[in-house]
Amino acid sequence: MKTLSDHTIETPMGFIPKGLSTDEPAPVPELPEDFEEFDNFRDMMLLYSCAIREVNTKLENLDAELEMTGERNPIQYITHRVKTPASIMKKMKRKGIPLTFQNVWENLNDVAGVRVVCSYLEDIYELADVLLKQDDIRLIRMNDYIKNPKPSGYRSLHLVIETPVFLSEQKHMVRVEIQIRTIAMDFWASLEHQLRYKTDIEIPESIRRDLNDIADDMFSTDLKMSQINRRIQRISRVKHEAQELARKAQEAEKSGG
Ligand code: 0O2
Repeated sequence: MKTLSDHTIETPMGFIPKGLSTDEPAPVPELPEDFEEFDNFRDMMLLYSCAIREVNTKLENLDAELEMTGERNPIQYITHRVKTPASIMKKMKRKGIPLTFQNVWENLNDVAGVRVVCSYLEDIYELADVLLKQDDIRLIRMNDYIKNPKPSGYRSLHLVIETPVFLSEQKHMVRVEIQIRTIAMDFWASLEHQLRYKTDIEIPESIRRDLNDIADDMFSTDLKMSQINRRIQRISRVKHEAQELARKAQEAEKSGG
């Protein structure tokens, strides 16, 4: 039987292979020891790592349940990362907010990031729906970049949620950004991200247009794959119903009914 931990994926953007998530805590990023708020930052990063583990467990449990009841896994793989200090500093600078641990805690939604890659479009919404029904999850913000793609062509469902983390002394509500997308959307986003960050040139308009067209093509492929999946499910349902009817007819015949 397939388990989620079978999927160990090396991904760009510092995301950690999902397989690590069940066995090891997400590593707490390094910070310079002479940093004034070092202890506060280290504690905060620990909370983010713990929150990632909580969310991973929830997703893995839902996937296992949906596999049992629906005979399929909506999740192909999960990756996660804690934002690096360098990336936190860059984002705070971009937002024009002074770098203190309190400001990071209050203003950044994506220090803890979990990316869920689903098989089909409908899996994205089904998974988000069941996850958000859990009574310890608080939805802070949802951005549906599938219904409203970014100008680049980027598509994904983004949820910013808060989940409780219980430490020895206290319970903390910790924010996690969950990006849910299909394999096709992930393929596009990963390569586009690499292309943008691996170069120091401004991407020309013609290439942007090409990338946007590819994103549209990927989306129409997603729609077609969803249709095929639904057709196969329908055929399989009809076959099972026919088998069930035949079995009942045989039983009735045996009992002389
Ligand atoms: P990384 O390396 O993925 O962490 P916010 O401060 O959260 O309110 P923000 O960050 O603009 O505002 O939120 P948004 O746009 O909802 O989500 C940003 C994240 O979505 C990015 O994180 C990417 O992971 C992803 N993303 C958004 N647009 C694009 C895009 O055009 N291409 C790709 N490949 N990814 C995109 P970071 O922090 O930029 O980077």
